Amino acid sequence: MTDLVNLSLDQVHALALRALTVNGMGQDHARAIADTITQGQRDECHSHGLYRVLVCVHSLRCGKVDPLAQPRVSRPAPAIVRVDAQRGYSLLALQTGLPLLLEQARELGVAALVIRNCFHFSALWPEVEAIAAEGLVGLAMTPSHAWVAPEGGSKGVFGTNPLAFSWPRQGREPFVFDFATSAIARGDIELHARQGKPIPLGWGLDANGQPSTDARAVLEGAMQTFGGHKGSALAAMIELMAGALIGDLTSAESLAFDAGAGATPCHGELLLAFDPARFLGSELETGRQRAETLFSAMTGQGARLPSQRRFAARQRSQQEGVWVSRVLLDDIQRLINQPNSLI
Ligand code: NDP
Ligand code: PYC
Repeated sequence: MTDLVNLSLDQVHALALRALTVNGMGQDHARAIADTITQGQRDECHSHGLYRVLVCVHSLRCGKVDPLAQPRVSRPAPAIVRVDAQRGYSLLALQTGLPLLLEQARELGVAALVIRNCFHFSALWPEVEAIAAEGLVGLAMTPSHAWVAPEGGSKGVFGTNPLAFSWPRQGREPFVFDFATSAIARGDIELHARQGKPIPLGWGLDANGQPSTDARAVLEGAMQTFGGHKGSALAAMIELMAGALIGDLTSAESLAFDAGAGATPCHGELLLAFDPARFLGSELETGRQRAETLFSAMTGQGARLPSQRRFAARQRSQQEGVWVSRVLLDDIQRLINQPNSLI
């Protein structure tokens, strides 16, 4: 028996949708989550693909998430769209707020979408790609749980706090990056732990504050930031911008709210959209050309642009389907067969 199973993208979507709905997730939430999980699996972002079904179902079963929550929109200022997710998952709130963000960015040049009170598990690149698909520049950030030590420390203070950016390009895929401000997403360390694989030095410390290659020891200790003090400062910025500034929980507060349940982190998210046409007016084409010159200067010397690996994986998956670990599929199937059991 092989360790990997080939699935079409439709099969991935149907599996995620079924596992969520038989465990009580409302149809609208389940569809939004299954869409994002399928995109993650399609682009070979394994830490944020089908694996997340396990965490979402666990979060449902421990009673933290409202599976039927309906997002509520308010407008605290002309440039700010606020969506309260009402303790549901973030993605339905995002779907609700995104068109309003785009509309306001086109009207004012810059606008912010603030999502509050949401359970948040997803990669941010689908979100900034959706902004770029509308011709706008996107920036997104969110806290998580206080698993990451500040540079020079050994105890979790920051979340894995991803930062994502997109720049639209005419007739081709956008320039997009999306990275955790920790050395690696926690999901990747969890996948190493599930497979009993060691992790590289530099990803985390054990509970005694010592550098470790043992994934489980690091999950119990503290993760490290990427780029030392630089990632540490960016992680702090995200706590401030997508926590304190938007009136929602920091990663430490989110972890305290979780109270050991092991659910998806619950906090807020900040997305910004900038309209190049408003910034540049008649100089729009010059601005676009400057960007292309920059990208050529990178690729012209053999460097790859961020997201190129993902875009290549996307193309492959659309033609050939995706390969998923049999162990993961069995775990998901168990959630479907035994909807009331604990995981
Ligand atoms: P990676 O370190 O795998 O990748 C980070 C970025 O760097 C990607 O855009 C990647 O592009 C790019 N990149 C990687 N190698 C190169 C290279 N050699 N040259 C140029 N670009 C490169 O991601 P992380 O582990 O930091 O994060 C993974 C995901 O986890 C993210 O999508 C993030 O949003 C998500 N996440 C979500 C959290 C949440 O709370 N919701 C928390 C933490 C993480 P490519 O993909 O093409 O390789
Ligand atoms: O992989 O670090 C992570 C993560 C946290 C919340 C969602 N993903």
